[in-house]
Amino acid sequence: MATERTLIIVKPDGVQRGLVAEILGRFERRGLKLVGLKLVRIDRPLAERHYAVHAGKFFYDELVEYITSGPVVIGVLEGPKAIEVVRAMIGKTRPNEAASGTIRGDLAVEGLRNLIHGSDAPETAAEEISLYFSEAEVLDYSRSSEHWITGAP
Ligand code: IDP
Ligand code: MG
Repeated sequence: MATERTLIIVKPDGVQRGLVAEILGRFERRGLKLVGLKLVRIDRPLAERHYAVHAGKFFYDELVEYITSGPVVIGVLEGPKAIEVVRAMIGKTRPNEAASGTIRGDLAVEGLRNLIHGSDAPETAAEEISLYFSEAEVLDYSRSSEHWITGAP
């Protein structure tokens, strides 16, 4: 099965509510590999580039305000069909509609404070990863030393 990389952002509400470990832990336990990770505050120009596809929509200003409102955790996850797998784990956009068992469905219910972003297609995943990470910041585990436990997922 095709190995893919996808970008996730634990949004400001996720960081503020202390849910970073819970959210990243779900991806780790599923077997996805964390190949990039940083804690940042997204500024307005970066938010506008990230959400360019939503420019002009009625919720755009609110969305930019939300994503720039506090620190976020940005990660790159790698694994078989990672884009689709991560989207399924995240759940529907509106937390009150998201199924139990998904991140949004288990951990959120309020409006559109929906905790997490995940890339929705191979093209957007590649674009979004390059927006936040240099090539050197996305790590290749196959170059780990002999002390690395081989055979782990
Ligand atoms: P997604 O995050 O599930 O992919 P999108 O439709 O791509 O959802 O929207 C991007 C983000 O914009 C959502 O996660 C949410 O934070 C915000 N958003 C979407 N629709 C609305 C809305 O109707 N009002 C306010 N914010 C919205
Ligand atoms: Mg989207």
